[in-house]
Amino acid sequence: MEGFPPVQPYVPAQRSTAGVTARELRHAARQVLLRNWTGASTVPSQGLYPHQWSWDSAFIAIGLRHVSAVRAQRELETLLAAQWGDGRVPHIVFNPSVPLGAYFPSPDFWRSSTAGAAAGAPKTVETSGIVQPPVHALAAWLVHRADPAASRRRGFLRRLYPKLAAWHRYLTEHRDLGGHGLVSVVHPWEPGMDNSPCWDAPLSRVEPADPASFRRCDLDHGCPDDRPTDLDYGRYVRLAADYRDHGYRDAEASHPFAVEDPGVNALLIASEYALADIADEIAPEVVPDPVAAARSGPRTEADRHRARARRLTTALVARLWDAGAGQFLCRDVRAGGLIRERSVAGLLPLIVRGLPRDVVDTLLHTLGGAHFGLGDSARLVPSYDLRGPVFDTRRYWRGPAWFNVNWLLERGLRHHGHPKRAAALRATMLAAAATSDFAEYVDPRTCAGHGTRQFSWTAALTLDLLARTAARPAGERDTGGRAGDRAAVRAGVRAAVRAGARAEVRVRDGRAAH
Ligand code: 2M8
Repeated sequence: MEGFPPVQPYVPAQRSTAGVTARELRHAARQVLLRNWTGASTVPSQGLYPHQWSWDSAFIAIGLRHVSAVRAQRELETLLAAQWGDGRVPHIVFNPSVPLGAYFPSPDFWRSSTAGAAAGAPKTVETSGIVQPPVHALAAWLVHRADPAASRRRGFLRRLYPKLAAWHRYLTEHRDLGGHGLVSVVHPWEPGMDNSPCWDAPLSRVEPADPASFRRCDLDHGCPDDRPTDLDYGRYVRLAADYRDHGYRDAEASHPFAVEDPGVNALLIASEYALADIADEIAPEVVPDPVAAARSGPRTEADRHRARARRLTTALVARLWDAGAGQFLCRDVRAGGLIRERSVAGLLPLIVRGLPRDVVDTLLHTLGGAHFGLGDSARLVPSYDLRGPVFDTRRYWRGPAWFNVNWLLERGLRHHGHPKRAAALRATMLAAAATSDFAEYVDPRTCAGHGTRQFSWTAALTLDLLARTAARPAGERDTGGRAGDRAAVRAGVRAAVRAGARAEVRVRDGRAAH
């Protein structure tokens, strides 16, 4: 870390008179979601990711609810229709009409319906065998709140609740590999931050698969400098193949890569609270529990979810909080010990309610400090330490800023009573989405776009941020700052476009608008 060059503040290189209004941005974002809709769900992007991804769909549903609440419900229903008998929600649900060569690893690699039969993989749809972060209950609750009447008419929450509860049970019962009450991920694709420097050490112990045994498709679409290396891919393939060859049964797989990630666990806690809200909405009846009843009277399903959320929060702080680092760190369950790399996942517990006050204050300080630089050396929160030894502004999850992560942190800022900081972050996100043509990720200092464009969750979360500034969306319980937010967002969007991030999205000339 010594000798890392000082971070320069962003100075716009070129000025432009181009402008984009919130209305135009909303229109362009809607068009992305309409184009990427397949009839039952939404692809993250047309070329690079031509199937349905798990946590993408949750974020997409959160935005889609502003276009059509019923379509947003269907997004989640389609995903959960592919749930396995053991409760896992697969990270990819494959579209059978897409050719096998369009994405790797393809269905013939995962072979879910046969290799996963013992774990209850569905017979009629092919999926991957690993998972992604559990954002779904949170998404389901927000989707319900967008149009409660339509949701009740369709029995949306009633149908989803048992599936979501089974999903959380899978995580807490099959994936507590460390034995201390937190969920472990068993593949770098599971936490969604595929190529994070946090995985370098645990991944280095994995023997890569023979490069001749597979062909990457991502490089047909993505720039090699942005994507993981071939060596990383060899290890991803080895881990997935070994899991498959053990029938995707957690009790039997050796799981050489097992990491407790603060982002995944924070999202599980937030989703447990959402499950409590859902349970209150659909089934406020008392479910007797003899042990609890003997102690403190009968408890409801909702109470059980809240209790589990509190237990997870306690375990999160006990296992992953590092006061010296001022953030949560990942824990390598196999080698033992915390992984001393600063990933933005370590700030995501800001979305959790009930964290100790000193932990929250420290996280807020770290967010704006030298390593993440929000409001100072960075315009959006980077995925990895700005001063880290392998920080890279463009390589996948090793530095660039991602919209879903920034959306979660914006939520955390509001939740912890920082409406102005949240509004500023919101304005920058909107500007970055507009000027990058809804990029998959951006340079955190300049907001220059990288990765694929017209990326669904970027468009969806843009819609959600715009809706928040226009009128508080149902289901949001934030306080304060609304009138100011609205002005700040308008000003932010105009300023950034004027400031010359150069409107890669040609909202005005209509390229993004049909
Ligand atoms: C990226 O991951 C996939 C594998 O799941 C890939 O690189 O091919 C990640 O950014 C992940 O978080 C995301 O869900 C997925 C689809 O957008 O792409």
